[in-house]
Amino acid sequence: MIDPITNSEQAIALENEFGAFNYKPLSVVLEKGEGVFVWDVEGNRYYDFLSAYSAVNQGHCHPKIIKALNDQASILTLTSRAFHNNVLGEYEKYICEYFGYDRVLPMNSGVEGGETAVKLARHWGYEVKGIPANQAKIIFVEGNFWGRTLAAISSSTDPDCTIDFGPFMPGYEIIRYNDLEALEKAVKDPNVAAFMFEPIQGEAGVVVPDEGYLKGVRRICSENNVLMIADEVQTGIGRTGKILACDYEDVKPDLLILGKALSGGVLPVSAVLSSDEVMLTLKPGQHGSTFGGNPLACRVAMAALEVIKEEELAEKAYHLGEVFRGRMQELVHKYEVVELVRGKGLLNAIVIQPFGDNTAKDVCVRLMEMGLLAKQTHDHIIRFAPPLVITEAQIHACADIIDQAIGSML
Ligand code: IF1
Repeated sequence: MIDPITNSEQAIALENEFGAFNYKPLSVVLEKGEGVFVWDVEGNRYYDFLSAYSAVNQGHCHPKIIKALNDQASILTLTSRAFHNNVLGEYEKYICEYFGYDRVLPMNSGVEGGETAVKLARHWGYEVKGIPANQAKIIFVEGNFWGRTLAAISSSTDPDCTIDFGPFMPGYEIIRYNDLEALEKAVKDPNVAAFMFEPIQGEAGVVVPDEGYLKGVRRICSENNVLMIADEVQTGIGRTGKILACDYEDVKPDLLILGKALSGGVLPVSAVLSSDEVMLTLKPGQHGSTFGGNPLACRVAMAALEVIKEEELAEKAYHLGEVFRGRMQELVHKYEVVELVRGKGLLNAIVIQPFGDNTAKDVCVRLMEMGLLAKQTHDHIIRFAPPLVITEAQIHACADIIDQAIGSML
């Protein structure tokens, strides 16, 4: 056992000596989380405005979710799918009825959810649509992000995700996001099995498509026998002010990918939900995962989903998102450097024009010094995504911090 960490510098030094540098985190070392707050090793408290990229929608260490974890952890954590367990069926029924689908395939990380959806779509393409063997195509959009595996980065248009990681997965086509004409054209290829996209693009900088885009995607996919796959790993589970971002246009995707807040940030849980027609093309032995559908994850996920409904967190996100964007809009008028605010529910971002040699990253450092943790995406965008349990008073307190932070840098 090593000596306990007593200060931030010590923790960072250990990471620098023994860890890979696949991230460049802000210089803050967190050791405790509760609700909207996190505390660093020195005891400083911060508002968490990233929510672990929307994985802790229910707030850090939500008591109900932690209880579900602790209760199950001391009974049975993992059986593998070589055997049944007494929780999986209950969870499968619960989540299918919660989102209105016939069946679910349980996985762990969000990207495994995406991989599963792509495999299901290809399998359906061959077995149901009749696409010739190994000719199936999946359409993705510019600016997409669905994870770091080779299948995921093969669809990326971000050089940081792709350079020096090739060769890439074949059978992908990339079209412009928020462009129905481009989709209409691409699906004319009879070998297209599916169109996979985020209803709001997270990593691209909280890019909200035009009103009617979701309905248009649904219509075009239905008319051309192409599966509509919605990646709601980041936008789902209440984040955008609805249970799913697709709910804004009453659109039901053929495949729904969930992750992150599906576990309330307690452990990796993801899922793909779909119809019998799609799901039953898979036969035993054709897909799986050691931890997928483990009883611990199932109990945690049921508790995490119950919290969203019991505490009406989607409705709260809808209202508090309007309050937050209203306050950010005031900053757009107050500061020339704040170009715009955009988002839905509590998935929002401001676009900052670099001022002097300050970028969005510098604003995030200043925000950290003032007790609010946020992360820039690209050089000029700051995503603001607090846990959905935040109160209206806390939204105003944080808007004041953002105002003062930017004001202090001009
Ligand atoms: C990182 C980004 C966010 C996702 C969507 C699938 C996944 C993600 C829409 C994969 C994951 C995470 C990954 C994390 C940072 C974060 C992220 F900046 F990378 F792009 F949120 F925007 N679909 N997003 O956002 O889920 O396999 O990670 O569980 O890789 O740095 P995962």
